[in-house]
Formats: sequence, C-alpha cells, structure tokens
Amino acid sequence: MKTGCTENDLVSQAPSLGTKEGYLTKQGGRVKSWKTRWFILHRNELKYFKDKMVRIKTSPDYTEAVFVVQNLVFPERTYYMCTKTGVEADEWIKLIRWKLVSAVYKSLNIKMVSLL
Ligand code: 4IP
Repeated sequence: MKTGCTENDLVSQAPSLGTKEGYLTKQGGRVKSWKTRWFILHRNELKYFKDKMVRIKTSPDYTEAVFVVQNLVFPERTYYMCTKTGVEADEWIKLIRWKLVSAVYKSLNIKMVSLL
C-alpha cells in the first residue's frame, strides 16, 4: 500500500538550480492581444504553454497585471511580457540575465580563477 511521498518523489519534483516556472502575461506576435501563459525556463530554453497542467487556452488576463514589462529581444521577434508584481519580474529578469552572461562566458571560454 502506498502511504505517501517517498524521498524519490520529492527529489523528482524539486526544480533544478537555474530552472524557473510560472505564469507570465505575453503579447501576441502579429495580433497584439495579451495572453497569460505558463513559462518554463530550463537550461538555455524558454518555453511557454497554454496552461500549467491541462494545456488549455486561458482567457486574457492583462487587467490583473501590474505592467512590469520585460522585453526579450530576438533577431526575429521582441517578446513583451509582464508580471503581476515587481518581485516576480525581478526573479525572471535576474535568472535570464545570469543565463545570458553565463552563455557568453562559456562561448568565450572564460573561467573564474581564484588568485588566493
Ligand atoms: C494570438 O492572438 C495569441 O496571442 C497567440 O499567442 C500569438 O502567438 C498570436 O500571434 C496571436 O495572434 P489571438 O489568440 O487573440 O488570436 P498564444 O500562442 O500564446 O495563444 P505567439 O506567436 O505570440 O505565440 P501571431 O504572431 O500568431 O499572430
């Protein structure tokens, strides 16, 4: 009989370091409607889904958003996104910046060396 979570259950559910998931409200590409989507930032990929579990279309939610906007600029498109709070926005921005800086360091093969 299964009585509860095992240690393995807990480990597999724990997000790995540098991974973040959560709702962000994004603007459409050609049609500029705002949609709330479930975003997953993992390794060097930022993906979004209609919803966290069931992947269904959610209704526009931009009226709840406190327009803290972060623009993600790619050659082919700029993504406009917002969160409900500044704290949430800061978390996403810091993690994305950290990944971008790490990727640049990696591509230049720059390593931290302790001089002590
Ligand atoms: C859609 O608007 C949604 O915003 C889409 O986002 C978006 O695709 C579409 O952009 C935009 O037309 P309506 O639902 O009001 O028609 P989602 O896929 O998250 O529903 P993006 O490219 O932003 O994912 P275009 O570029 O397909 O028009």
